[in-house]
Amino acid sequence: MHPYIAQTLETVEKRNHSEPVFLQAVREVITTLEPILAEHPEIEDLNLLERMCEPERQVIFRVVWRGDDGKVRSTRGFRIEFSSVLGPYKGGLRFQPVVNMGVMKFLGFEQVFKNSLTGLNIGGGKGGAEFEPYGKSDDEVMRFCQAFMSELYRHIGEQRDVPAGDMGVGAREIGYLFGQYKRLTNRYEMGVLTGKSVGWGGSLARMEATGYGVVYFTQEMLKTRGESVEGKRVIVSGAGNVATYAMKKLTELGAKVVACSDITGTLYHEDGIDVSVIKHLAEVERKHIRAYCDHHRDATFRLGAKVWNVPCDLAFPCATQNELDGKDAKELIDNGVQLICEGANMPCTPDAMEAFRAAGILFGPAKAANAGGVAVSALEMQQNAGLEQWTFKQVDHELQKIMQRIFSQCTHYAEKYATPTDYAAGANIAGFLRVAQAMISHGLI
Ligand code: 2IT
Repeated sequence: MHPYIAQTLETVEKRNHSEPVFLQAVREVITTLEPILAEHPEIEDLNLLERMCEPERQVIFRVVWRGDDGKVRSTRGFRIEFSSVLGPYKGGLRFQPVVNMGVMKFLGFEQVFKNSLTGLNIGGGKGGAEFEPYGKSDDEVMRFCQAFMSELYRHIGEQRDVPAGDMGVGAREIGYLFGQYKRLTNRYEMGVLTGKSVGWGGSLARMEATGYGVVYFTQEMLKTRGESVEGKRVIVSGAGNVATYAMKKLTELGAKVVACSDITGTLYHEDGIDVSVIKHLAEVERKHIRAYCDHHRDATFRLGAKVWNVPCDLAFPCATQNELDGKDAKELIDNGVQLICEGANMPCTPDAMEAFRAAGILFGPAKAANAGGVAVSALEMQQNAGLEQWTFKQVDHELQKIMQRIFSQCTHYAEKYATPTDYAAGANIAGFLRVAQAMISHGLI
């Protein structure tokens, strides 16, 4: 390992020893940057690696709210303002009980490079709270969002920091957050949040964007082998926003999605998953996917099981970090998988990624493949700034162009510095170089 990389890793590990997922994300990126160091001595001269591993600002705050049972709760909230070198901090809010500083920082770090890859003017950030939305009443969710925004509002702004949704935060939560922001600031600052509902400033196709983008990226990878998604047998993990719209687009394009999952287990439907039922369960009934079997009697549900042992051609991890490990990778490879495309952030463990690389399997890395969501968030900001509302077709067309551009960046840098299909290395190098060049222009800040 190059001494500068080793030394940076050592410093970052010492500083953040209690944050294993953050360290995993850092290691994954900076160990692929070795081939560019010789050509760009300024990276070491200006200590860009270490600077990029340290967030510009990290906010931890207390969120006090009352549950329907009358009890007062104190929840921890976060906003990591990782990098503003390419634009306002941009990234989602995650409401989930397992959220902590390390998770926030890993997501913020990934977001910097992902946002850079989109080619748009957005910096990187992430936030959230250790809040369990499942099982909460609508009123409780509203009170929590209002309490959360009572602190967050002082840190954000359409030219400062623009949050959006992530796990546990959808259009409903964005609505409550926006209402409270407006009340506190007495400003209708449309571009302060993205992922808004379409009736009051949201962009058409934002909801679909991450999942659709994952599929557009997949199409580009398959094209290099003269193939398409049509007729392919597919498994998807997760049943949230990313998984749902990935399944919808894949089905539209003639693939057969036979399995998906959530935290309770795996759903298997040989005829092809009926995406409208999954959507209804998530958005209307707010139930786990097990209830799908009430709608389709020939589907089966396996409690607690992972999805990865279902034989398939294409696999899409769209649930959460480290959900697919080395053992799962081996099972997928033994079952003849051709392609993995990451919809979630960092869903594959390092040994899973290594196994796919060694087996020559097409691999779409998250920070490239799932960048469609944040890219359309940036298009939402653009529409808000221009007081415009683009059609679904327009946004979808822009999204396709962005995903194709990201893919060609990944290919270009993979070919130049790694191996031609190492899109993970290509994505890291492409994302890194744009951030690095802007940092150099801005001087020592
Ligand atoms: O992980 C992600 O890219 C997101 N949660 C979307 C962030 C955004 O600002 O739309």
